[in-house]
Amino acid sequence: MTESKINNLNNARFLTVEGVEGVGKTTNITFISKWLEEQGIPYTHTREPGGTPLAEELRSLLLTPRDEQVDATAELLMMFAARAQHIEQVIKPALEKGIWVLCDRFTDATYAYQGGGRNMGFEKIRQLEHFVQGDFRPDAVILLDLPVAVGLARAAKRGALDRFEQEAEGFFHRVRNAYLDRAKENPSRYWLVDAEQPLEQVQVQISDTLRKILAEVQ
Ligand code: Z5A
Repeated sequence: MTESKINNLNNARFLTVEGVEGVGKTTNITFISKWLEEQGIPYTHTREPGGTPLAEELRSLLLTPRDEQVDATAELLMMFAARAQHIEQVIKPALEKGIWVLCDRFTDATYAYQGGGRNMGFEKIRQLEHFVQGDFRPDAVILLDLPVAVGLARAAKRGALDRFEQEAEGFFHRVRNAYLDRAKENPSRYWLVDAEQPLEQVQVQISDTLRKILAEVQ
């Protein structure tokens, strides 16, 4: 059995939610969780970097602002170290039991933030993705998209900034462009949502998307 087919056991799906800073992931993951509950779908909600005690420690190391310059390769490897632990300890075991996995960011964030934002390019990420994941990928990526300035303005209201949030605006433009390019390259797996709209309308788009994803399973 190839690894990607593990997702299809018991029809459980691996859904990820992605987007730039302040796009409304947290807000809408709460909405998606409620939607799954209403459908009677067993699910677990997790996040990256993080999702296990070890991976959460790596998250804290990655997000904490520090005086020492963090080397981009070190950052990239820590993202994948956390991911390897998360996949084996949480994501695959849940899918194997028929439990849907709803994940706040996954490898698309690495393409966007390290590949695009940090200008590392995509080849090394592809190699690491293959090394860590084989052909295991999310079944569906819900990409919340809005203009960078709008997202940064929303995020600015939240207080203290983490190490990524302290980046200049140009960084987030590269992140957004990398996400949009990936969505264009693989339209069957990405579900683009216009997150600039008022929350109610964003959530109408998300419900439509979830209904389509569910219809593919039934
Ligand atoms: N990272 C990486 O570099 N490489 C990787 O491989 C991975 C991650 C996996 C993790 O942060 C950081 O790690 C992330 C990328 C990096 N860094 N950044 N930046 P995270 O994902 O945990 O944190 P975040 O990106 O800052 O997301 P967040 O804190 O969860 O924010 P959000 O989900 O985008 O937004 P929100 O909190 O739901 O909403 C923000 C505000 O906007 C809030 O007041 C809402 O009420 C409001 N909002 C939401 N929707 C609307 C609408 N439609 N209208 C008006 N206002 C709205």
